[in-house]
Amino acid sequence: MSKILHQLDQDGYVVLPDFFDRGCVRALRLVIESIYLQEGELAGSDFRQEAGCRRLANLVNKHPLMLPLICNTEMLSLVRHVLGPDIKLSSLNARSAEPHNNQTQPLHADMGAIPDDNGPWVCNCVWMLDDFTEDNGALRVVPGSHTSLQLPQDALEDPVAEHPDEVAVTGTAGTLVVLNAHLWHGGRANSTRFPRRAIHAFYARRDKPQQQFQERILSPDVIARLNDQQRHLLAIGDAENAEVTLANQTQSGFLKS
Ligand SMILES: O=C(O)CCC(=O)C(=O)O
Repeated sequence: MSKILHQLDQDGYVVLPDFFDRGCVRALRLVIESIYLQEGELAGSDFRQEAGCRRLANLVNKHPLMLPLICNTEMLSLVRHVLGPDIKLSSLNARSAEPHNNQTQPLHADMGAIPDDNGPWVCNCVWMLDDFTEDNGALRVVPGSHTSLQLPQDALEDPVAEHPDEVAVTGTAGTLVVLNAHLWHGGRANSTRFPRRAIHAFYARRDKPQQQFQERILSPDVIARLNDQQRHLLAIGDAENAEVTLANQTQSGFLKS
């Protein structure tokens, strides 16, 4: 464990192979594909759509399998290592880098966030639903950039271009990547014939805004079924969260202009 935490501190991310099993990979793929099918052209429009990708947003609302995923205790202990003890879910989305998409996502920090006096405040967990390879749109990261206190769009001439220090985060389906989301990162272009799918469980420090205001986007039925722990993690009925989130409604970093 100490090696994992050290890597998270030092590099800003850690890769955990075989974090979830083949059965879980298959079940999550089926769920995601059935939601893509159901939503068709509108998929992702409840948060945002992205050229060359299929996206889904608000997944807690869309399938019961998502609740155990966001509450996974091993993952949450790593998120707490990054953010401190008081955390909440910021958003739960899916992203599929489509075959031959030719689209490199700009390097960005999620929500255009820079650590404040209390340290990091965003942490993202990428659940690999397909193998991530060098050429199918793997996540790319610039190790150590989470401590730069700069955003790529300010520090780099071209955030889309390959960074000299960037590393492709590869792994087999079932791998979890936890990243301090101040780390400069983005999806690479997919030049293969197959989609590269992932779920992003994105967390925020308790005092900061949610990327998507869960209390407003979850249906009353879903909210009614939550237990106390789940309500807390989603910040349901949390007046401070409502205030800070509504005051700071913002888009994810790489789309901010
Ligand atoms: O799916 C990926 O590889 C990364 C996506 C990402 O960083 C984002 O959409 O903000």
